[in-house]
Amino acid sequence: METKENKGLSRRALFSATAGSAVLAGAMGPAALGLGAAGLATTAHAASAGADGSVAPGKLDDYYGFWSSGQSGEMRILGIPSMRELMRVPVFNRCSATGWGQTNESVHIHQRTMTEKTKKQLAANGKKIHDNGDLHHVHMSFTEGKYDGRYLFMNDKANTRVARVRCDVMKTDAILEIPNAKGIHGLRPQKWPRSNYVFCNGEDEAPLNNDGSTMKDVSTYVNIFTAVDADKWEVAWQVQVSGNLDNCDADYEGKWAFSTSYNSEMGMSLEEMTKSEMDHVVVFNLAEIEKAIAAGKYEEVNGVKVLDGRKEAKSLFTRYIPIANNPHGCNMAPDKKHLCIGGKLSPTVTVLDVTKFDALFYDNAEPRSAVVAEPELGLGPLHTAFDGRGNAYTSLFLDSQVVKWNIEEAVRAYAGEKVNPIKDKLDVQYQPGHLKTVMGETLDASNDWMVCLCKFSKDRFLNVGPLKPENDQLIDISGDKMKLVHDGPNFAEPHDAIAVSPSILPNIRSVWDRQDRMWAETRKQAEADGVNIDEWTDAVIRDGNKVRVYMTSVAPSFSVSDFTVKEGDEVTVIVTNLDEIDDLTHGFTMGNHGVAMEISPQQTSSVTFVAANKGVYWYYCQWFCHALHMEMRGRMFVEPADA
Ligand code: K7E
Ligand code: CUA
Ligand code: CA
Repeated sequence: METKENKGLSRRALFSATAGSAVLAGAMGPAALGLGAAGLATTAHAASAGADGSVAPGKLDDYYGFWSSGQSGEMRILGIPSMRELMRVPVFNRCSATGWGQTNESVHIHQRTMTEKTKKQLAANGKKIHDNGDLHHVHMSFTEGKYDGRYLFMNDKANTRVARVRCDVMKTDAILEIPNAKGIHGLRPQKWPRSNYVFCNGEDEAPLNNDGSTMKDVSTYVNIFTAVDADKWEVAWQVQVSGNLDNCDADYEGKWAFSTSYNSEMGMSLEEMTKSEMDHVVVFNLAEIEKAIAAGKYEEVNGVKVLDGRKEAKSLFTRYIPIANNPHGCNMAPDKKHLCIGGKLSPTVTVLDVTKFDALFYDNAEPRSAVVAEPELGLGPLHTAFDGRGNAYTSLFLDSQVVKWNIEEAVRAYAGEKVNPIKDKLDVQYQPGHLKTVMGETLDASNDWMVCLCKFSKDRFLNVGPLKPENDQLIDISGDKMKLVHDGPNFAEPHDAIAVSPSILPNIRSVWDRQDRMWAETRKQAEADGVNIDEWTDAVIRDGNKVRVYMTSVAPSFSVSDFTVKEGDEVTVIVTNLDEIDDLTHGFTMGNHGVAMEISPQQTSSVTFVAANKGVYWYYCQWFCHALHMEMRGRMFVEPADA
């Protein structure tokens, strides 16, 4: 058997023989080398990394890591195994660099699906959008159980939203505020036959018609499971459930979705929420739900089709499987059969055999008959990741450990055989939440690296004050024993991540398509204003007290070096970057107006602000673009209103 070291060497030799340059090597990825995604499962570490996970200067990482950022509200892209941060993609947050959350293009994406209630609330607060988020879970779209490189999906627990990021440009292209539900937490795309749906868990309980009439009557509270149409980015349907919803996942046959619930008690206090001995996992029967929706057997609530899947409704939409109190993680294994539920308060992971779910619905089988293993792993089991060898890796929050165990052996042990499924335990620093193996939530699960996202870092880094970074740790899982190889400080607060082979993402652009739909509305306005949108001719259009200024950028200058407006005008500046070279991003910052935006090659961006005070204001390019970048600036003259 080849060792990891000589595998790395021979691969490097192959790269230098075929590709000849580091740039090509990384861009090609394992697929181009004929390894294919399936090949990943049988190899140790791929391509350019050293045994300690280091990647030499100028070398590319072997995998993309797509990271959540929790309360920062953005998505982050890291390289694995180097753990270098490559990019931040603003999603629910306001980004000072790119203008996300301020540019018209981004605000429009936010506003498109906003409920009337939210519009009213924002208007009352003098705001256009919510510009914070709590982004826990990032997952890629699937085709037949494998990543397909089209989209990334993510949740905002804070403002009950979900978002979609286009993988070709790595920008948010759709945000959806979900009606009826409260606090979207768990989020997973359908795996089979493709991600037609994105499943979203509503964590918090509230009256279905939350109009203030029954606020304190907890018996009127409901919880809502939502299926979002991943293509149209609208709610396909919702199911009302008993108990709340925490994490979710879907199977590899396209039959089920499932969610953990830690509050089957429907309690409002900690004491009430932990009172029962058992909570449950809800299993959603997609075929029965779709049948009822097609037959019109739903109630329409706030424009959304809602089915009743509560226990007492005795429908074929749901089944409730009792699980030891307050479970958390919900992870479907790539063996297509086993669903692993993290016990959290219980030291166990409950393994459900999804091929036994039909019997729960159609043969009246006892719900716990789907339980095929319940290994005792340690204290505080939260989330589980998988490799390509039938092993599972569970984070133990209270023990600050990761435990490696074998699923089949756990099943045999549960059946009475004398076998210990626990293979290894590794100390991590500290208190791990999610952990992620390369492609581990797909049929391409590999045996390469695992990232463990720890919630505390304490003494692991130089002290930076009372607020400490989190610690994302890189673990080598290629051998029998897990090996910790890297500490990765990260800002608040990654919950979940995925690791994806570059072979899945061959179509990432470096230059925008000038006609991209991201600024379709801006183009429409420009056409109406008589601007030639193929060349983006300069124009200053007055429309009442609204002024629209069209200009282009070519390093190192804006095509408009000054323009004049009147005090109190609502000014919209539309900039199209005519540069076509990779990495030639310009910016537009209007001095003393809180306005800045990104304009990457061939991109059009626009921003609207009020010129409230008379005077001279400089605008400038804030993205280094040329030796004369400092000179890339111009003036806005704000004349008196009556001039
Ligand atoms: Cu465990 Cu929101 Cu997935 Cu955090 S959740 S850890
Ligand atoms: Cu353009 Cu700096
Ligand atoms: Ca509970």
